[in-house]
Amino acid sequence: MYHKELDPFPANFLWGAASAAYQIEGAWQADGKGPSIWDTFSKLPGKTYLGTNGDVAVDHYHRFREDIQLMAEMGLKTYRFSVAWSRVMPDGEGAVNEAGLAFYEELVDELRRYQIEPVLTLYHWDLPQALQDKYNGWEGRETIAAFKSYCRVLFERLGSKVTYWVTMNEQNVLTSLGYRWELHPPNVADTKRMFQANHHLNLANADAIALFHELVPTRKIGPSFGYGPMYPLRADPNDVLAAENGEAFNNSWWLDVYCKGKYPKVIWKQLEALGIAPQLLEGDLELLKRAKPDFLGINYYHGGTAAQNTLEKERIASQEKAFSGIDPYLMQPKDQQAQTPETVLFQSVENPYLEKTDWGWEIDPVGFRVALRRVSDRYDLPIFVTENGLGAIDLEKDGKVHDSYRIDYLAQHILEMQKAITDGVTVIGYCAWSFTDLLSWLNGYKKRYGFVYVDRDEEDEKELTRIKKDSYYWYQEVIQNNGLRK
Ligand code: BGP
Repeated sequence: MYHKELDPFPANFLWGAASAAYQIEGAWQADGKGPSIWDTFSKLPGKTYLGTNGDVAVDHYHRFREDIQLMAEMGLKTYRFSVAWSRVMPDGEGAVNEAGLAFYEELVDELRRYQIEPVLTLYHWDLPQALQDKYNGWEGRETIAAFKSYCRVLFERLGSKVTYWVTMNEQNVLTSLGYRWELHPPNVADTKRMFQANHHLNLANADAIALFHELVPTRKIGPSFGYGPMYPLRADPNDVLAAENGEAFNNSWWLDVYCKGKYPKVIWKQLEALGIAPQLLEGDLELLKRAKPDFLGINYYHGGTAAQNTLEKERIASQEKAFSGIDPYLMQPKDQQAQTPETVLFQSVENPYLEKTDWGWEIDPVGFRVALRRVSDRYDLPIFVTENGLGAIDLEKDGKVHDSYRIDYLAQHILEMQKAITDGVTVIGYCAWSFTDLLSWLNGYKKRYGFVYVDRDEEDEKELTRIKKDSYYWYQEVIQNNGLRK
């Protein structure tokens, strides 16, 4: 069934699954934990699906041993989880909550007991509310220092037990949903503020990496980026250029900073012209240049497609007319453009070749190979796939969940990853999203991703029973075979 000449997966390939603290732990006020911006935001009316929040989630905080038992039985080689900052430092800085820290140490120890390699994410979106209140969250430079102090605590306590560390999860997603689209906390719609907060996140990322290399020089650290390759809609050079712009705006804007320590010029100039480029202070660029990740975490769900922006087309046409004396000004006013800074660069369009999930996300396994190839060619770092998976409505009946659609999705993506490895890309590991079902940020328990079904819904927590789906047994075999069966 699969191509015979594909390279095998490396012998020590890390087959895994991923999660995030807010989405699984629950216990939102247990043992001294402080509130996070998600605890607050999810309680604003109308912000999440049927008003769901992470107060209980799938109660992993109290059931982590049972969950790890299931991972061990499956044969999982690695498990990616995130630390809730406000469990470790309830106010985001200052006093450390020993009970919170001890929880993560026990979790790591339990994973190690079963030879499951822990991958620890330092920031998966749940900023301590105290920092939002005190410093305006990531808009205040003080939050960079607070992050560094929190990282230091974890590096000192767990540096000898955890090999792979992730700094920021999907900085691109958190900034655009949080500061542009008002879909995540802090519920802002302002691109100038977004780019400033984003710059501070870059500095926090760099600071954490630099500190890590000083304190834990033998281990590995890097950010996890939500990468989607941009395609041109047509071979029309204008669309190809638009796709280049889209790639720079959606991807290189972060990846170049992480890996090369600089912002891509084409986007910087555009933001500057619109008055929304972030303010840089002396020393910022030096710090960004100094801190190099050891690997790149890639979360892959889908890419994007670009066409020349129609507004831009009109602008060019009107300029041409201007030479013959006709009013050239058809463009949006500058302040409006500042809110959609990509207007002159590209327009996002649907890809006519791809099917979609029930939530409208394109399904594009070949795009995964393209993604791995592009990122590897550009940045020459080992890649750790820290998320990939299918969100779907799963039906449980008599203790069974027949999720053949998820198996198909994952098999197609794993095959493309193997092709990318055969092409020459270095991939350390692959974490499917997710191990158990968990709370989707905005889609409650309707949109599920896990290998393990959790019996609860939006209205009723029920018993939170764990039920192995068909995909659980399938992935168990993939791990046993170190890849897909031929
Ligand atoms: C990624 C996030 C994950 C997870 C996943 C699925 O962007 O890093 O935390 O939520 O997307 O997202 P959703 O639940 O919205 O489908």
